Amino acid sequence: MYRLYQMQDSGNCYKVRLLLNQLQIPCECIEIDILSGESRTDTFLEKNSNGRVPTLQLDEQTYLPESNAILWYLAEETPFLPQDKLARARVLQWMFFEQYSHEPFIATSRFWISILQQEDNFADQIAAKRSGGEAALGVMNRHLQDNDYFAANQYTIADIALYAYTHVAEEGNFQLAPYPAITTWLTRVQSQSWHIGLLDPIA
Ligand SMILES: N[C@@H](CCC(=O)N[C@@H](CS)C(=O)NCC(=O)O)C(=O)O
Repeated sequence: MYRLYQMQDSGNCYKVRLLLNQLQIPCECIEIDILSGESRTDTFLEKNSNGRVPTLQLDEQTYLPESNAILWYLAEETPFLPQDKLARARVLQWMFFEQYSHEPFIATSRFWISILQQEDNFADQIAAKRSGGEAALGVMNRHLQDNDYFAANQYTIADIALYAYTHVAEEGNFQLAPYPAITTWLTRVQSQSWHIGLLDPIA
């Protein structure tokens, strides 16, 4: 059975739990308290030298970090990752967008405001993330005005990757009301079979 080293509140970890649940793959979840440094112990660094969750243990000595790499690994040969060459590149396009243009703005703001609950202490850093986060939401909204999903006209791991931090963007003070195509898409994602919420265990 897979073993997922994770933090329940983390959107990056939620991506993996959501896909595992939708694939109905059993997994043991091990909670790592990143706030007390558990992701930076020697024992954990042997599993992931970058000291971050999620990290998926595949077998006795094989560990796979990086949420989107894990999604890709699990989704191979499933409906969550299309076969067509361009469609697969489109999935990657949006997963790279998520990591470079979305997560560094929206997830970090949420981390300071709602996980650490230190909005005042991080006021300057949060302000510096605002325009990037709004730009990412604008890009998503424009795409979703003409498309039901991000890639290949179907629900894929690109949607899972982008859903994870978008649906909790308001916890990072990014209001979603100005982005109606995003809010419609959030509902579309939530209606997929075996969907679970961020705080839910794998069924
Ligand atoms: N690019 C990585 C980011 C992982 C990441 O930043 N994880 C955070 C939690 S969301 C973490 O483990 N932080 C602990 C630390 O930096 O020590 C991914 O997508 O998995």
